[in-house]
Amino acid sequence: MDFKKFKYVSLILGVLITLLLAGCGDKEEGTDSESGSTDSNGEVDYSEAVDYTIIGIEPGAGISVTTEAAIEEYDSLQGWNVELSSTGAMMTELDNAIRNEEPIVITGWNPHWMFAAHPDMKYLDDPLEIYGGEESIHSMSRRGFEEEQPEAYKMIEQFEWNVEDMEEIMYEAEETGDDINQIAAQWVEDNEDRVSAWSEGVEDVDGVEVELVSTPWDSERASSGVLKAAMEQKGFDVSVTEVDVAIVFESLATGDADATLAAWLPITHREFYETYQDDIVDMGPNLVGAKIGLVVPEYMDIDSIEDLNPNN
Ligand code: PBE
Repeated sequence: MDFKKFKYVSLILGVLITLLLAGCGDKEEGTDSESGSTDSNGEVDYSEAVDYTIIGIEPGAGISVTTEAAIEEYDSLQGWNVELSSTGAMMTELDNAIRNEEPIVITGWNPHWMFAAHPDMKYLDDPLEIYGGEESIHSMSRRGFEEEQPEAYKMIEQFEWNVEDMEEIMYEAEETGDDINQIAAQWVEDNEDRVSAWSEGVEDVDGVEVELVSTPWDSERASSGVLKAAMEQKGFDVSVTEVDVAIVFESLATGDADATLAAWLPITHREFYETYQDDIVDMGPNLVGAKIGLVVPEYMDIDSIEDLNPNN
């Protein structure tokens, strides 16, 4: 074979090999990230398809801590990890996955608008009850707050509402993009009958300051927003400071803040609460029927955390 011909043939071969490899690469990627490879029964391996990764939210959230515990406890989650970034980033990944009908496992909860945006989702069964059953959102105060500010304490203690109320405000904020505090204040105007029950027997005050601490999620922006507006009608001067969950509990224990409406129990914030419970007053639930867990789109043909596969 002369040199020219050899060069020509190897060029063609090179191109062919490159095309072949690129083709394989594509195919493999398609199988992994879009539909998952299939196991010996011909079923889709969702665990491999999602790269053994749960899409989570902020590292400081209770549900992030709980998900680390789930990964420890479930055999089916051995070798998995949870991608922690932000609620917004998780919602974007969820939107993309659902648009393309790709598998995804997220940390989900109610009250939130994620189920209004994507009604075709389900909580995975949790036989080990790592995420618990029903959660309640509690109000809590620093020690001595009741004695020092009985009117404020009473109003916070009497504050209670339900999942539908909270979600109504959350949806509106999400849909309109308007400031959730303004929507909450409007809700207080529109629901005088509800609000009057919270201030029953509470004397009007003149500028008594109340420092609420809260967490950076819309659920708690909604509750703090409505109670702030309702308390200001009675003459209180209410500030709301958003901090990490751990700091909510710590600042109540040290007395740096007066109260919070943001404590999810018995599971979500258990670790934080247990650390500080001797120095904090639990004022009881302001909302019942909340929930946390692992959530997947309906088109994924699994029902339980135990239907996932470890990364061996
Ligand atoms: N959440 C919403 C929070 C509490 C409110 C469930 C994302 C969490 O700490 O996990």
